[in-house]
Amino acid sequence: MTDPVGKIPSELDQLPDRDTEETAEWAASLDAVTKAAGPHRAAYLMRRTLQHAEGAGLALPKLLETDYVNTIPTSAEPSVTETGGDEEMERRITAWNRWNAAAMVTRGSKYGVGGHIATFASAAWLYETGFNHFFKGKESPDAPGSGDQLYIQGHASPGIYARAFLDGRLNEAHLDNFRQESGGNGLPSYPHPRRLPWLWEFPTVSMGLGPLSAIYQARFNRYLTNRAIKDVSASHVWAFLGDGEMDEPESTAALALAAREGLDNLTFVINCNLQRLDGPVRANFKIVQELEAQFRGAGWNVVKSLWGNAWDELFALDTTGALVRRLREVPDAQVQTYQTRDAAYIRQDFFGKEPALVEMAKLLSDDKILECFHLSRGGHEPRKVYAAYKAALEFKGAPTVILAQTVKGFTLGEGFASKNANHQMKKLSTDEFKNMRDLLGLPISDAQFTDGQVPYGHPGADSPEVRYLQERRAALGGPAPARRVHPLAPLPAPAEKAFTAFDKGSGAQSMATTMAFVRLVKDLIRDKETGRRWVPIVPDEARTFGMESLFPSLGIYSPKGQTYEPVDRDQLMYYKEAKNGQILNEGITEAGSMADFIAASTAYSTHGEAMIPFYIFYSMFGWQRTADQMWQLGDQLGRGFLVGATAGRTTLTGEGLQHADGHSPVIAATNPAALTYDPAFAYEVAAIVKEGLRRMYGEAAEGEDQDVFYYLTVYNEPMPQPAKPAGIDEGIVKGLYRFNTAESAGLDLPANSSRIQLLSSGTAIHWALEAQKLLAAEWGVAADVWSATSWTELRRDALEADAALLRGEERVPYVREALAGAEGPVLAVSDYMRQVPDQIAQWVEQDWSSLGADGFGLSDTRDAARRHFGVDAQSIVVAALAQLARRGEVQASAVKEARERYGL
Ligand SMILES: Cc1ncc(C[n+]2csc(CCOP(=O)(O)OP(=O)(O)O)c2C)c(N)n1
Ligand SMILES: [Mg+2]
Repeated sequence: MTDPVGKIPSELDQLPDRDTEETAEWAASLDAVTKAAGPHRAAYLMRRTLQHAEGAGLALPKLLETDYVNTIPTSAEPSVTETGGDEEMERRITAWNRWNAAAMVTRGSKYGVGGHIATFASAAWLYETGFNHFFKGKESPDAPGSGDQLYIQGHASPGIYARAFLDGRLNEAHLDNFRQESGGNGLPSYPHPRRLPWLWEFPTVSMGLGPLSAIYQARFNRYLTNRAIKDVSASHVWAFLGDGEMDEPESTAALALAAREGLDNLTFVINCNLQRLDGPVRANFKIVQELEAQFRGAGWNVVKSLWGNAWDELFALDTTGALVRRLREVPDAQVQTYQTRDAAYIRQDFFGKEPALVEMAKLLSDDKILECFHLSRGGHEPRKVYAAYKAALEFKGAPTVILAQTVKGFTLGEGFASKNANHQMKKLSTDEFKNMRDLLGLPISDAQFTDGQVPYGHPGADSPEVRYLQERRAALGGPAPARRVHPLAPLPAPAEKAFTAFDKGSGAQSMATTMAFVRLVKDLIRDKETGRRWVPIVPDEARTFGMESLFPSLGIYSPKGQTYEPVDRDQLMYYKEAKNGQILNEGITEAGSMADFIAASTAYSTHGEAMIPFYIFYSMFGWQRTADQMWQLGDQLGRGFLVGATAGRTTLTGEGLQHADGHSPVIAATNPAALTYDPAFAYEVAAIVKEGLRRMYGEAAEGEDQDVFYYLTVYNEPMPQPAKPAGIDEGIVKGLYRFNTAESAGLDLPANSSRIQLLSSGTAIHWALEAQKLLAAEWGVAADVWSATSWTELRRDALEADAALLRGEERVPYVREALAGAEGPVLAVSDYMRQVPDQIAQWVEQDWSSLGADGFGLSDTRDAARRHFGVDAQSIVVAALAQLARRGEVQASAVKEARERYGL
C-alpha cells in the first residue's frame, strides 16, 4: 500500500520514538540508495535487512508475498547423489505413465465414457517424485499399518492407474475398463474407495473436500498419537490439489487451524497450471501470488517452485530487477499465451516492455526463449520437486504448501498444451501419439498401432524400470496409493447394562431423547474395553445438548493442553482442555466437524484402529449444509453415528425457519450408506445404538455391508419415557413395531368400534398416543399406535423385495408383513415433511394417508407450531375421522364436528 502523504495512521505512532534522529537517518539512507542505485536495489536491501532481522530473532510480522521466483534456489537443491535416485530411470517411468494415462482415456473414448488427460500430464512429476522418494506405504517400518495418507487430485486418476499398471497391480483389461465398472472389472473414474477398495483411500473429486479432509486427517493423526491409541507421528498427509480447486470455500476453510495447531505432518501440493476447466484460473491476476499471500497469512510455510533450470541464466542477467518485476506484473493468462507463441511474439510482448528487458532478450537465442517460456517449469523438474518435498518435510512447526507451476497438457503436443479447452479433451489422434512417443523416446513401433488403436506400453515385468519402481516402493513400505482392506478383529460388545438402563422407562419424570443418547454414550465411554475408542465430536453446541458434564471427565482435545486457568475452574463442570482430551469441539464449523468424523470413522482402515465417532449437531445444520461430505463419508466407507439433535420441525420453541429441521431424513434417505432412524423413545435409542455397534464394529453377518453409518434424529423436548415392551428389538431395527393397541392401552371402547392404525416416529408418537385416547374417549374409535423407527429402512427393504421379484424370488416386504392383518386404514405422522413417511406408501396394503410439517416452517410455541402444521393430537383425530368417514366407517358429520370442537 502506498501512502505518499503520510495520512494513513500507523500503529507505530502509538509507540514513543526513542530516538527520532536515528529514525530520520535510516529513512535518509534508504532515500539515498533509491536515488543512487534505483528502487530495485533499495527494495533488495530492505528485503535482505528484513530477512536478517528475522534470523536475528526480531519478532517482525511476515511479508505476505515474495517475488515470482522459486523459493529454493537451484544452488540449494540436493544433488543427484543426495536424492539417491536415478533421474533418467524416473524420466522413463514417467514417460510410460504419461503414455498409458493418455492411451486409456483415448481408447475409452470409443465408448464415449470420457476421462481426463491434461491434468495428469501437468502433474506427472509431482506424483512420480513422491512415489519414488517420499510417500510411505502401509508396511513402512516408521508408520506400520498406516503409511502416509495421499489425497490425489481426482482428475489425475489415469496417471495413478497407469503407474499401477506398470507396477503390476493392474493389467490391460483393467485399463480398458476405465470408467466401465458394471462388468465387475472396471476402474472408477476418480479415487473411490467403495468402488476400488484395495487402491483408493480418499475420495477427492468433489473439489474442496479433499483439502479440508486432509487438514483434519493430519489433525486426527495427532489426536490418535496424543491419546495413545496409536503412535502415527511418522505418517505424513499429502494433498494434491488443483489451483482452480482452491476457489472452493472448503479448500481454504481450515488453513488457520492447520497452522495454529502446528500441523507439520501435512503438505499441500498445488498444481499451478494456471488453468481450470473453462480457461485461466485467474486470467488478469496471478493465482500463485494470491495463494502465497493467503497461505502465509494463515501461518503456513510456502514453497514456490515456479521455474525450471533454464531460467537460471535469465535471473543471473537480471541485475536491474526488471525481469522479476515483469514476472510479477504479467497476468497469468498472458503467461499461458506465451506457452503457445513463437519467440518473436515473446520478445515483443514480454521483453519489449522495458529497455532493460530488451537488452536482456538480445543475449538470448530463440531456442532459449522458447525453452523457458514453453517448457521450463518448476513442477516439471524432478530435482526441484524433490527439493520442495524435502523442504516441506524438514520444516517444523507449521504445514507447508508447495505451489508448483506447470503447463496443463504438458508433453501432449501443440493441440493440447495450454489450450483453454484441454481439460475436456478426451483423445489424442494417432499422429499426436506418435509425436508424443518421439518426444518421450518411448520404444513403441508404428506397427503396434493396430486398427487405428493406440497400444498400451509396458517395458516388461522384469525390465529395469519396473524393478526400479518396485524396489523404491519396497524401500518405502509397499505400494501406494493402497488402502488396507483386511477386516479387523471385531470390537467386544459393551456390557449390556448401558443399554438396558432405559428398559424400565422414566416413570413420572420426563426425558428428551437427546438426553437419553448423551446418557447412553456417557455410559458406553466408561466401558473398559472400548470406551477410549469413542470420539465425541461437537461444533460448539455441547451445552445445547446437555453434554457439558463430559468436559471435565473426558477433556476437550487440544494439542497445547490447557495453558491458561479456565474462568470456571472452581466449578464441577469446568471447561477442561487436555492434550489427551477425548472430545473434539471444533468451534462453529459443521464442515470441519464432518471432516473430523470422516477421519475418525475410517481410522479402522487408514490406521487399523477402529474408532467410534459420534458427531452430534443441530440437525438443521447437518445434512442440509454438509450432505456432500456425508456422501464423501459413504464413498470412504466410514462407520459411526451421526446424531441430528434438536431435530424435528416443531420441537424448538420460537426458533423457526433456520433452525427447525423438517427434512433431514429426506436428504439422509438419498445416501445409500446412511441408516436413518427417528427413534421415539429412550429404549429405542439404546436398541439402535446397540445394533449399530454390532453391525459396524462387531462380527459381520453373512452378506451384510459393515461399511455403513447411522443417522439418528433426537429431540430436545422432555417427554415421559415408557417402559420397553417385550419382543420388539427386531422391529426397532427393521423400522416398525406395534407399540400398543387401543385395548392394551386400556382404553374403553364400544363394541364393534371402527379401527385405525396410527404410524408415527420420533416425537410425533406422543401426539399419536394422545390422539389414540381422544379417538377412543370422544369418538369411539379404536386406534393402534405403531412406532416407525425408520421409514427409510422400511423402504429399502421393500425396494429389495421388489428387486428380488425381478430375479424370480418371492419376498414380502417387512412393512407389509408387519402390518398384515392390522385392521382399518393407516394414518402416518412424523415431525417432518410428508415425504418422510410417504416413502413406504406404495407397499402398505391398507388405505394410506399421512400428515407432516411441510413448507418453510415458522417460529412459535411447540403447541402452536404443531397446530399450524396439522400434526398435533387434535389434527390427527380429525384426519383419522376423515379417513374413516371416506370408508363409511364413521359418520361424515363427525369430521366437521371434531374440527369445530377442537377449533381447527
Ligand atoms: C465441487 C466440484 N465442482 C466442480 C467440479 C467439476 N470440475 C472437475 S475438474 C474441474 C477443473 C479443475 O481445475 P483445477 O483444480 O485447476 O485442476 P487441474 O485439472 O487444472 O489440475 C472442474 C470445474 C468438481 N469436480 N467438483
Ligand atoms: Mg489447474
